[in-house]
Amino acid sequence: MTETIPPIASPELNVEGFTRQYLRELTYTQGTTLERASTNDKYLALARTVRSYLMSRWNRTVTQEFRKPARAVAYLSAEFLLGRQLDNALIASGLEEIAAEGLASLGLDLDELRAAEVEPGLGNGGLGRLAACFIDSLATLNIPAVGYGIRYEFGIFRQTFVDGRQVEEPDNWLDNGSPWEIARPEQEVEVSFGGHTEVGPDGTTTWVPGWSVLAVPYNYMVPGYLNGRVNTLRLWSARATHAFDLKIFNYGDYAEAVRAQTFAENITKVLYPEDSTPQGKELRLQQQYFFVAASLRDFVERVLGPDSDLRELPERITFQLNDTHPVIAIPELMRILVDLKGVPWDEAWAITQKCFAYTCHTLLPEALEVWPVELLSRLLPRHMEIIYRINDEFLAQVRAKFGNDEMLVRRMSIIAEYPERAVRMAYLASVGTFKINGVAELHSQLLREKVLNDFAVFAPEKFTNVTNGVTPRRFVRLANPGLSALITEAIGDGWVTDLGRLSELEPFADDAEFRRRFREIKRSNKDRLVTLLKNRDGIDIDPDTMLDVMVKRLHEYKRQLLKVLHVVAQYDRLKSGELDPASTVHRTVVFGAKAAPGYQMAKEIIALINHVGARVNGDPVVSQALRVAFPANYNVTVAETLVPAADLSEQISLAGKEASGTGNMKFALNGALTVGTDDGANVEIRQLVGDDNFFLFGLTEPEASAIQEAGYHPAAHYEQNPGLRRALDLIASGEFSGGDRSVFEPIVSNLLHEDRFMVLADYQSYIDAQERVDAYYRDQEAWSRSTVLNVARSGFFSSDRSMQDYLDRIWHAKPVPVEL
Ligand code: 26W
Repeated sequence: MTETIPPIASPELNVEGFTRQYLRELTYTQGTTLERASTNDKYLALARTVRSYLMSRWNRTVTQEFRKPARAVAYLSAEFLLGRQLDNALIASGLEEIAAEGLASLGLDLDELRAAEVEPGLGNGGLGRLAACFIDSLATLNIPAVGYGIRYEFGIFRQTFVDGRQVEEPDNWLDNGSPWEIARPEQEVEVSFGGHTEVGPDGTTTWVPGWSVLAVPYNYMVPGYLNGRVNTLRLWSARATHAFDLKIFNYGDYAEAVRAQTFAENITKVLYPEDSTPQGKELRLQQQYFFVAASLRDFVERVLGPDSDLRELPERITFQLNDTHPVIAIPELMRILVDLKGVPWDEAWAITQKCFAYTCHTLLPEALEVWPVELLSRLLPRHMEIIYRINDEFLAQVRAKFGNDEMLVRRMSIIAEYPERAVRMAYLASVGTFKINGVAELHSQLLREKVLNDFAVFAPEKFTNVTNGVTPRRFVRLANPGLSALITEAIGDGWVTDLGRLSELEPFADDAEFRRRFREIKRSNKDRLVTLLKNRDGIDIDPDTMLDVMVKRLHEYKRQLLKVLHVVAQYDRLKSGELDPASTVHRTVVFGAKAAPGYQMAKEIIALINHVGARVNGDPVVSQALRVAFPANYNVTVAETLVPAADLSEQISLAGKEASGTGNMKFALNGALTVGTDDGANVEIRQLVGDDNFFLFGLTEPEASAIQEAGYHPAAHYEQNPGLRRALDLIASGEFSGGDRSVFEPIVSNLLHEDRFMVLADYQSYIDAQERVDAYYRDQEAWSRSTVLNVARSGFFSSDRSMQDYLDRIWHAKPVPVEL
């Protein structure tokens, strides 16, 4: 019967077709009329109209995958920092002009409607945004792939400033409806927790859970760029198995009646706003197991089919583990294979190891998650048993390979004995996967040589590198239409899906007219930023200044303090008359940064930046040559306007601390020059764009760790460097805190006595680099020549290239075009 139904055609790909579909959505879905519609109505109708153009591609992709299943990739991530969806969908479906014209014919303004979209802030920073770039690239490369994650009801908090201090507000992003998701309640799965295990007479173990919740999937479209494929991002939301206990309700205990519901919903209520220091909260582990168990169950039962032979699983799929957050998937698959499918342990272990690969995104020991054995045994008793057995068998292999070196065995054990018995998730990941990768050459080298050295010695073949990348669709084509048009005019539009083609721009660096137009576009991007910051934050910036931008999460290793010391030093020199504002390169230093709410020092640094900024901007002399802007609530949407406007990209972390960075890539691709250390992907950016087009400074990783080994004495730099001493004394004096010396004393004394990230050691080298920046910026022809070369030589940093590396080195899945 179904075969005969002709496929429902998408609306016509022309202005009439679009306008008709829009009015249909406004009338029949939104239930209003053009004259009565609110801006949100108009936006939701637009979103659904664009969605309807992609729907038939989506259906075709899903249908084709069910009919002709191919080897695929499942990307498991606790975070997907998607950003706004409308423009990306318009670009991916080639609907931009048609939509603008169709709306204009109805007297509507696309700009006004796109501003109504709330971005889904389902991530903290680098890791979450990388996941979003990766699934975009997988769809554009026509790879069968699914993203699995969590549909947090509240995403990353909204940041506001009160007296310069960060205040967090809940991010109720779903309030105005979310047209980009489709709920699939009929595909809900049950996820269990707690309880105990029982061993049957036949020796098999059964888990008897204590309680369970339902995981309801919400599907999001992941459209490929102008190809027939629309992949799926499946985000899970928790709800109670029995929403409402009528009996208890009738007794009048209403709260008790819905307790189960609220309890269950709490699991996916909110994103944990930490991005490097796990708080080890039980709810966080519940979140991790919840989405992992739902995803594995969904793939095994729904995609493969309940009676599929799981021995084929490694041929069908690779589950990529985005950091340690989804690593509980390893014992979960073992439980499914051994307990539910009756597969013998050794065979199950072989299957499991061939199904999982692990990407590590950090170098900070404190960011590596460990879960107390006590908590794991209580929440997931069967999994703890499985982890024990995995560890026993692994340590037996270690002893077999390296002899009875008990120190080594204790060091490599998945179970840490000290300070409390805890499961080291990065070790479980290293044992239970077939491939482990870092996210930049230097990072992967340090993983092999330091963080996971024992495991690299034990299984060197497992370790590889895949340098991060960013999607050129959102971060060039969408965010920088002026530059995109100029590039396309010069070399055609192939670069959007083959970013390596940017190298064809190289000769244009020597073309004065091209450079002039390049500067013109940068200038108009600055004007756009001026408008945004004025309307959004009431911040005035001067587009005729050098825009010196530092945007990333607030963390001491990223060294926002080094940037603050540069600003204070400039402030001091301008105020003292040592520098004449008229002959100084005029700069606007733009910060963007959220601090994890529990990270006190980070919040103090935010307050310092805002107080220094207020003083600088309020000083009649200094503000002629130097301004500070710190728009609150930095997110993907702000980045899309800020990055194309930047002249200078600050990538100044202590060498050996930033795993990769991805902001650095976005800035280089949008014609900003980088001042940076040899850290993370900065190393590869500098190698590709050339030393003449990059402002390098600071200690290298080996130099920094040698000093740390030998003993680092930050105060020595204070004593020996007058400029540094003046800057620190100025902060300590209360100059930026109304004379109150106590306010920023903790920051200054930390720098003088601990300075874990060697801000003082790199200070002078940084200041010297900034002098070089000023000198070079005075020669605008030379500067823009370097900016063109940065763009031309940064094609490598496309997430399409990253995906191809994962495909070649780890996943080995092939592109499968979706017949249009
Ligand atoms: C709370 C636990 C926790 C620990 C680490 C939450 C989140 C993390 C993430 C791994 C932190 C993160 O976002 N790392 C960043 O990942 C980017 C993508 O690979 C890199 O480019 C950044 O260098 C890295 O800091």
